[in-house]
Amino acid sequence: MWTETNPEADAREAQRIAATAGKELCARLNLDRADALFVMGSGWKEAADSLGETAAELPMTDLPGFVAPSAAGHAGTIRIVVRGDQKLLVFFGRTHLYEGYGPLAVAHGVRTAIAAGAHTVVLSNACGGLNADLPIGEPALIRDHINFTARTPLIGARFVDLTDTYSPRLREAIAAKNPGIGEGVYAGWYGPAFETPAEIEMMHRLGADMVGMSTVLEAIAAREAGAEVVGLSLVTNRAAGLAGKKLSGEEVLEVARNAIPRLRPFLDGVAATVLGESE
Ligand code: 8IG
Repeated sequence: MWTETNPEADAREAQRIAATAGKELCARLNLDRADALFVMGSGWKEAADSLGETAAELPMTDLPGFVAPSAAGHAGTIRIVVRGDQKLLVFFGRTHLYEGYGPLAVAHGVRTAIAAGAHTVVLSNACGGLNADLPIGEPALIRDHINFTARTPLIGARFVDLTDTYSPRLREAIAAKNPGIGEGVYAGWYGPAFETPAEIEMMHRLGADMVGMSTVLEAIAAREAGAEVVGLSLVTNRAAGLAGKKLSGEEVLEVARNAIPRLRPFLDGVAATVLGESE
């Protein structure tokens, strides 16, 4: 019966495990504190080398609370990259709602990185495009999101303000360096099935430009913790019903592969921006 469970205690326990994981991460990787987190979603992993020199690495599952990522293209490792006197945490892979571990597991990586000191969280993903102005194979900035998952990593009276979830300051700075870059509203979908054409039509009418199965809960957890958030979406396909053909995993992978040379300098520039490096 529901009165025998204590949801808010679960949430406190999740925060405690993230704090422990953050401490262990620093101890294991000889890190005093991290400055920013980069979560590399599908399509972005191969571009991550442009972020800088790898100082240390470990499997996520060495830390408390991490589940082995199951989605293809998600290696499940944590890397430290050194840039000048600042350090990036780079997560290769993430937990998705559709894996069934629940919203607290989805938010755990972000909470761990913030516990390790990260005050900026860069969330990257591959997505379907609903807005024809967003070119396939190009990165776009997330301006805002619509959470269609009906889930949240927050439990209890946590009335977090989500007005500027995706930092206007950092979006502006990134856009200034990347003239013409697309920007849009990301719809978060539980998955694992892609949308029906009717669902895509609904999302489009409601203001969504991109759709994917990650990012929104991580962004909410990051804002709760006071971190600045950047969302980067690689548009790899037209969403269901918009291209006159079925969604093809092959095609998505091919588009992502071809985007790597474009993503490399882009990511390096994003890192320079979020770390406030001088030109
Ligand atoms: I790549 O069209 C990629 N991820 N929900 N819909 C959803 N997720 C995606 C899509 C898509 N393409």
